[in-house]
Amino acid sequence: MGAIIKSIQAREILDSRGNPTVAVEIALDNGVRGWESVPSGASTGTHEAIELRDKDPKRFGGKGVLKAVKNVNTIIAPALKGKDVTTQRELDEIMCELDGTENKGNLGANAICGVSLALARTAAKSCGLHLYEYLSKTESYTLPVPMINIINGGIHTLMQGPDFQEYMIVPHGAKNIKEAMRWASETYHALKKLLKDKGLSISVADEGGFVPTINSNKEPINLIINAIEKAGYIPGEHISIALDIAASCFFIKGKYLLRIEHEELAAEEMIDYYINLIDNYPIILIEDGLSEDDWDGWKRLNEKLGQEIELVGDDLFVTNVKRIKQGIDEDVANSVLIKINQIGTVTETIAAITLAKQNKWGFVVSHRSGETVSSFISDFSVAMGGGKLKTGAPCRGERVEKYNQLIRIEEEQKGKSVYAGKDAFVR
Ligand code: 2PG
Ligand code: MG
Repeated sequence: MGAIIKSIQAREILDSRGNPTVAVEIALDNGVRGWESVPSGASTGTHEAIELRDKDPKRFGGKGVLKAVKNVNTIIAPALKGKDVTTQRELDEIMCELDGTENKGNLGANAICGVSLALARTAAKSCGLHLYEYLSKTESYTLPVPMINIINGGIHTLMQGPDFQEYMIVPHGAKNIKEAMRWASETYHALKKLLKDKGLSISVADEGGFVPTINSNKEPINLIINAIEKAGYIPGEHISIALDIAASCFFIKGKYLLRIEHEELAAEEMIDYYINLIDNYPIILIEDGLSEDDWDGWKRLNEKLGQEIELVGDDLFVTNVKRIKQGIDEDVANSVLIKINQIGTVTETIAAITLAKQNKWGFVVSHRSGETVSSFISDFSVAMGGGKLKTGAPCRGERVEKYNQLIRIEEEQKGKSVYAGKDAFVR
């Protein structure tokens, strides 16, 4: 029996973009207090659970979250008060029932998610455990390979960069997290110097990556390969590349519109584009290569590339068991992106991961482009053991804090944890 929930209090705070988001604080009868906050996406999938915004134009341009805060304080809090904080599944279920919709459109996924995260955080504290230990007890933890986004594009740069949203470096050849993060930081700084020497911008976007003005969507890959080499590493052997195309954002009237390249491509042509890319570059993973409802295109993509690289569905699956199940049945990918706020509760997120594991799919735990300093997902990725965490550049406090938490965990687990390395990637 765990401690009893005495109070649950939500409030409106700011996220890393300066937009409001929900924070939730929980107090227990044993005096322990814990809190968590909710991230927010920009390239949001249509099928994600509903993030409740006030739509009052007089506050935060309509983005206020006072309704969600009120739903926590007046509906969720009274229902959970007096319950055992360690009964996460039961408490998450109560919230889903209170909401009563498929997409959490009633109370808001941001309201429910804030409470769900805070429950796990507070329960761990109350049990005297680190969050990752509370979420999963095992002899040896697998530390994830960080997927580090160093050139940003798409909606995250308000269309001022490349069409593809994320160009990530993946230091799978390192011996541990500490070394992986050093390699990543050195490569990031080599890239910064390279951009500066070329007279290109070194300002950073929402996830801390650079936004160079370029003429093709391949150019960032060349720049990154160059930076990896300048930093003293071998592309493909030490550090590979991963891409989040976020193709839903430029899928218009059945075509993929590459603004930078003045091209309008059909799904088949996009697939050929990727075949050409992976023939020429050490690309280990592509996320959202096609749009969120282009199931036929995804099926062909997986037929052609699913044996060679990890193909991750983000907007396609939205951490939703139903959509992942359809994806498995129709064989459209081999991996799923995991964002807790896409579905709303820790329990449903674990169900999505369990389904992926049972079907020998990969999964990648992920941040959102709007974040807070919470490092919940770092502990969560270690507990889930999938071997991959993407959480932006080695720059901007809210991104770095999550990587630093991995360094802390690795040190705590000295000698007992393993670094996932290249084997974590599905091929
Ligand atoms: C993504 C995410 C995180 P957003 O598409 O994978 O990088 O972006 O949070 O804007 O959906
Ligand atoms: Mg994505």
